Amino acid sequence: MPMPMPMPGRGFLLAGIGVAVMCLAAAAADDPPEHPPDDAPGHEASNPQPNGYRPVITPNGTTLPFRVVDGVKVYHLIAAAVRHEFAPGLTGRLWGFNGQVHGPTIEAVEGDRVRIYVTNHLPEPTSIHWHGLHITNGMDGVSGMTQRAIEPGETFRYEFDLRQHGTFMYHSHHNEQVQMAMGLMGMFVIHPREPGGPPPDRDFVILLSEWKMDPGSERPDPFEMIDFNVLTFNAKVFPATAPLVAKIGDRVRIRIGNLSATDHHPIHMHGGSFRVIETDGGPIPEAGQWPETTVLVPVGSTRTVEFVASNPGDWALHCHMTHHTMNQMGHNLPNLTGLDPSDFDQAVMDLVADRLPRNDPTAEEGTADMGGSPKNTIAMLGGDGPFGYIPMGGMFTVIKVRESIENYEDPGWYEQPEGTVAEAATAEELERDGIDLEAATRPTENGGPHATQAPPSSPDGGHGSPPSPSNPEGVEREVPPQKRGEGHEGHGGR
Ligand SMILES: [Cu+2]
Repeated sequence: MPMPMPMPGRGFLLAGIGVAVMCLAAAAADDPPEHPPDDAPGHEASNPQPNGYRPVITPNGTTLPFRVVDGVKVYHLIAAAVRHEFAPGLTGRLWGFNGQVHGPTIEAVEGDRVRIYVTNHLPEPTSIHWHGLHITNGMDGVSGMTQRAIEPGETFRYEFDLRQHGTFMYHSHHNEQVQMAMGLMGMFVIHPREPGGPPPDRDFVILLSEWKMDPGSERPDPFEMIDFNVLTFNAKVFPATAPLVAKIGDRVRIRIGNLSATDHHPIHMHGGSFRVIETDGGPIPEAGQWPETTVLVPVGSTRTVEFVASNPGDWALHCHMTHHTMNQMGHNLPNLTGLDPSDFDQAVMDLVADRLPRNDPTAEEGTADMGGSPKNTIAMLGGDGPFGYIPMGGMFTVIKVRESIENYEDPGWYEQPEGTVAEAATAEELERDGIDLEAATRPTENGGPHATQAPPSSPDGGHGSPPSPSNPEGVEREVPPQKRGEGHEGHGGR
């Protein structure tokens, strides 16, 4: 049975902060709180600001409420089965904390004493490890070694002092390969007691994980070792990942943890660079922070990056492993890349349809298209964007940097200033710059390279033939490889 929580009067706790009272009310319930709707506003305002810290934001997630009892911050995690939507069209029967996957972010301050109750409503024993924390050995959560496992129905008490600050994690440490594959993990952020400077304006938390969800199934396969097909930011795949919104001039921090089973994830940011300022081992001295556009987040570690938002727009933030920005990749399919399927596709569809993720993420049944693909399976790629379909999924989200916004609600897609968007070149532009589309597919005399751009010194190099559509049939054309040192501008002809 769950241990009853102490129920002191609420008035003395963080009095006067309306948000805090709401949180405490939620924490007081014995039942796990309802998983807030994904688009619910105000996730970021879910914790009070004791000691002056600026609360972190967990996109698509929440922060765990707490109460203060005799100077100790008291939290309650409840491990239980959760039905979780990775994105519309793909739902998993998972395990989580407090009704959500992943568990809520725990947030505290260096020097705090914390007491974390863990109630097990799973069908098997569990335990929780506090990843990266310098704590008493018996609180470390390794079942069988530093404690006995928490049996179903039991509530354990973990209690320790926070002797450090930074970005850490928590996760099951019992039957890990199953319980972590099922989702039992979360982030643990500790703010400095004496900050060296002002807090960042925007402080985001992203937990990376990976799942094997066979098309048509609702259960992750915990026995998968290498071949994961649902790769998530805070347990969501694009286009269900919430954007990270910032104003020009904001100092933005992103704390990234990786509790994937086997994959390290190089997280790449478009439109700028950042500095890596800390790991779960501690802060990196300023002299050791070098600029990056991609940070590799190894399994079982955290990396925190910071940058000043200076470039307005919608900037992708994604894993750079190309298969990690796809959903249920269909990678067991026959390889049809480059095939002209016009006379062929129906026959092939009949053969492979039941192995193909369907393309319509809103369809309830899998029979509406693709000739019978399984239900509870989403398209392997993408979502709608302002210029059409965005062919990304999985570990992909958007940093939205804006000049003037009233708040940090999703501002919608960036309105590109006129004349600043890449688009089809005009015939005049091609002619002006000597781009010869015909030459791009014509072998040169020595059989090898060819220039697509005439040298500026030979005006007759671009001989003015009208540009033709490069590929009207959508069929691949072989282009001879460009030899090193002989190309002009290296456009390569495609
Ligand atoms: Cu990745």
